[in-house]
Amino acid sequence: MRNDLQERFFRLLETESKDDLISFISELLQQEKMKVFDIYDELLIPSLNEWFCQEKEQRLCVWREHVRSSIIRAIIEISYIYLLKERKELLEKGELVLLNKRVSIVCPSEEYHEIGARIVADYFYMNGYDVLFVGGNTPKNEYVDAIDIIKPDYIAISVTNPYNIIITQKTIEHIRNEAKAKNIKQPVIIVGGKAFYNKEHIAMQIGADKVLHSYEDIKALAEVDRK
Ligand code: B12
Repeated sequence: MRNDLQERFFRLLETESKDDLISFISELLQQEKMKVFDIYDELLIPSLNEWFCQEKEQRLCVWREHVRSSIIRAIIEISYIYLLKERKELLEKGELVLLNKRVSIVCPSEEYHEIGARIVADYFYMNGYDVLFVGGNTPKNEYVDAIDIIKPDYIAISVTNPYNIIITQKTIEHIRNEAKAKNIKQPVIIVGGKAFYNKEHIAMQIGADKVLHSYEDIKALAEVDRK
């Protein structure tokens, strides 16, 4: 059952009016009617994962998927300022302690589904990590060059399409080999995303150190890191 706010948001989304949607969400945030993660959980994530395209023509569905995801992406970016405020408040109240740990969030080459990864960047951020969101479709060579400079404690790889598991394996191998060759501390490699739902064993087979799925998993990791 959808609540009133969800009904209004989903109806607006059907119109594909970016201006109206941005105004709707901005108002919710400004008036503190919803927290950023509630907006993610109740509005944004279902609007993508539970959306069924009604168009008869497949190409129109793909088009609408692009439009919708670009609007959602814009909403995530405008929400960031509020997330920053929420984190500052938690730090001031002593309910959050910053961790001296850096996380880079990346999607492998050919993986264009990056909204999950972008949200995960915020999950790490709100748990006190120093976060660097790299984004979708990141070629393995480019990324490995950067670990030299960034020196992340964790590399979190988000994979949606199962076809991209092989390239993820190659990316992991490449990161490990390069870190070894350059004598850099091996980052802990985390994988997550739809490609690993109910396939945790595959994550281990391709060389990841951990497979995580949710905000709760990241919170639990932060609790261990805080000890
Ligand atoms: C939006 C979308 C797109 C957008 C992506 C835009 C963008 N900038 O990200 C666009 C239009 C580009 C796109 C393209 C394609 N898509 Co698409 N897309 C979707 C859609 C509708 C939503 C995905 C999404 O963003 N969900 C919201 C996020 C927040 O959820 P999430 O990714 O699961 O992430 C959460 C968790 O999994 C977790 N998580 C994710 N990563 C990680 C990592 C770590 C470390 C951790 C801890 C947690 C974690 O946290 C997130 C927040 O809770 C899905 C439908 C669906 N039901 O999944 C199809 C879907 C994923 N797409 C699909 C397909 C086939 C394609 C295309 C091949 C064809 C097409 N439709 O155009 C291309 C391929 C592009 C490519 N090469 O990657 C299929 C994949 C099928 C499969 N084999 O699994 C799906 C399932 C649609 C379907 N039912 O067929 N797509």
